[in-house]
Amino acid sequence: MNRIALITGATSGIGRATTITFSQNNFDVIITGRRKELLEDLEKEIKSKSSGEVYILNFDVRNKNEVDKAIDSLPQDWQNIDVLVNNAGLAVGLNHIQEGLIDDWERMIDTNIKGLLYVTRKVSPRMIEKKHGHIINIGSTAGKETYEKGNVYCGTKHAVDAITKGMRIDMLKHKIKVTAINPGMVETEFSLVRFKGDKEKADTVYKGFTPLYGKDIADAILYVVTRPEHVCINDIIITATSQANSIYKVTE
Ligand code: NDP
Ligand code: 8X3
Repeated sequence: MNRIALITGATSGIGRATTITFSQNNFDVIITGRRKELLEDLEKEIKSKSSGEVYILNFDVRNKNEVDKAIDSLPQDWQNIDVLVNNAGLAVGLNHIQEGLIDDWERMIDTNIKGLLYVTRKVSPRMIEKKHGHIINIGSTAGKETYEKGNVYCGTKHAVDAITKGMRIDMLKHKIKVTAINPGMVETEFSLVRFKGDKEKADTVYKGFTPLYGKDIADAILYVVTRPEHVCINDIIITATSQANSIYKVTE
């Protein structure tokens, strides 16, 4: 029987790649995001490539009522979530702190920290009831060190790092595994979002070296969720070979 995974931010990038990889490896997937048409496209793609089942939940992780309502609306067959991938997230803006826009900061804090908490708060009690489950939080190398102008984004990912460690302790007696996956630069819509739709600027981020792709992270997540019951991978940092951490990168 397939396991059930709920993936936040499945419409693009790492979340989309993870969804496809999961659905080809004995998972039924609950796919979530704000862009409904992209969720529907993804559903079609999954159905054409695998026999896994798909369920769409269309919500904004920043809105606690929407999160609660969406997860409560799951049919009985979909309620036993085995794996939660807290992936939805973003960077908005790249400014020195004194020039930062409050709205950008709030979007990052509300999505990357509060959104992750809202979804976890809703899903984890059901895992606890079953004494079974696995929560994967997508952090970043930006949660391990900070870089110029990264201030608030790095802050949110450092928060994800700390929250993940705390969750693992709290979930210990319930036998729920908690893992952080911390990627370096992955070519997705991330930079397009960070630079507010400026494609030229976004494209320069991945020029001159081979970055990671969504599938690289999806493969790592699949590895983590397919370990034996007694094995919990706590924390993984993955960078492109051309990158040592958030700061050091060489061009090829
Ligand atoms: P993308 O922009 O390609 O994907 C982000 C996903 O998050 C989209 O599916 C988007 O869906 C979803 N999302 C964003 N805001 C919300 C929201 N308010 N409510 C619901 N869903 C939301 O970026 P990535 O795939 O690169 O990013 C995924 C995660 O990986 C993020 O947490 C990011 O911080 C992290 N990361 C990315 C790295 C990179 O270099 N790309 C490196 C390290 C970590 P929609 O817009 O449809 O709502
Ligand atoms: C995304 C990676 O280096 O742009 O989390 O912050 S970085």
